Amino acid sequence: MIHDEMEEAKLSCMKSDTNGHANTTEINVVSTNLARTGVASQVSDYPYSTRSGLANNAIDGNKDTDFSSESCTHTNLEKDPWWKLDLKQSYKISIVVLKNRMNCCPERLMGAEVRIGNSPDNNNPVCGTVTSVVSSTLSFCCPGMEGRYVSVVIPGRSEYLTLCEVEAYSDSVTNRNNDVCS
Ligand SMILES: [Ca+2]
Repeated sequence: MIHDEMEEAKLSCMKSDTNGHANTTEINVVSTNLARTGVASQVSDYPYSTRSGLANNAIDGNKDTDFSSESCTHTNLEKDPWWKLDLKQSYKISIVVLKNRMNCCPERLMGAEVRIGNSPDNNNPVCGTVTSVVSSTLSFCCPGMEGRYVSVVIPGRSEYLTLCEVEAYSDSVTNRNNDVCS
């Protein structure tokens, strides 16, 4: 039974196996995008484009990857920059999907970590790490993870953090192989 407010999506997501190799699996999601009702914040706002880079732009439902569309976030240059989604209560999160900026500098997102947990300071378990920016859509399986906060952090360097959209799906997931993301 799919409620009116739910959307069905077919997604591929990346999951690391026990040897640390990333595998891609295709799964069917019947779930609301929890991000749309959350609250977004980030370490800082890029000071030279006050309208364009706000944290909320990553949860406005617009996946446009061109920064000039005013639907992407943009921090200032920061050490270990972060963007954070507060879901206002804890959820089981099965998949997180990032939409990277593509009109410029997609490589800035390399090494970014998706973290999920209940610590508001972003010090939470890592669901996945960005290891390629060839595709604008970066999907991560987060089986068994739960938390109020979904963060994207670029650890270990000074960088601008830009995200054009972040989606978080809960555990209402069916998988073709019935062995991942459930
Ligand atoms: Ca957006």
